[in-house]
Amino acid sequence: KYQCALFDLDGVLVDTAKYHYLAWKELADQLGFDFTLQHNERLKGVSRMASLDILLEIGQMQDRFTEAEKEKLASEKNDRYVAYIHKMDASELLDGALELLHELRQRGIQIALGSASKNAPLILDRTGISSYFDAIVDGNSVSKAKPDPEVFKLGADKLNVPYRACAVFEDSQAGLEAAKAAEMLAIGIGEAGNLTQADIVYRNLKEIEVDKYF
Ligand code: G16
Ligand code: MG
Repeated sequence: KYQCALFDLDGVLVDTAKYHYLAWKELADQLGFDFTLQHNERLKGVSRMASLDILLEIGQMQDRFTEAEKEKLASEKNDRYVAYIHKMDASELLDGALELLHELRQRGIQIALGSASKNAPLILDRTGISSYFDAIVDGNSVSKAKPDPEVFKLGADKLNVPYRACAVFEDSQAGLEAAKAAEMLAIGIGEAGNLTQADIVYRNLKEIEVDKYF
């Protein structure tokens, strides 16, 4: 059985992808090109600056800006995103998220966050789930992006739990790869067809068989 649960944030506990999309789309509009929901799939789980590079590639503008200008564009996008995040509340937690966190806490399972987002603490705060986390590893503390296992290894290290005793909940292929690279159990959340790296896939957190793993 597993002693620790590591959660990705966007796409597992909350659906912030829609706000990332709106904020990136406003930037694309401003730059004069189309940014679709399908394009947005490519940004899931990807860091802010890497997301900007993908966006500019979609607009065929990748060579148009200096590093300083790119920092400015990313920061404009983030200001818009943060404005959306500020309006979030507990109603935006995904199906089964609160119940699972509560159940794990009851059982004395350690809980950590492993997210690429620098805004993770704000999102946990707005949705009222900060107190469930014994450790938080986010975009402010990692240098290597998923599929590198750093984000999950750091979480386990902070909790003093061996990697093999950790179960990871992830909605992205890169995140599942990161979990496998850390020798952790990789639980996919979403469509099985898209999550081939997972050890097992559930449609949402409501369907997790807690007794089986913890
Ligand atoms: C999230 C999102 C990504 C986003 C990244 C960085 O990762 O899935 O789309 O680009 O965080 O976010 P920020 O600009 O807030 O630092 P995760 O790992 O929680 O799925
Ligand atoms: Mg995610």
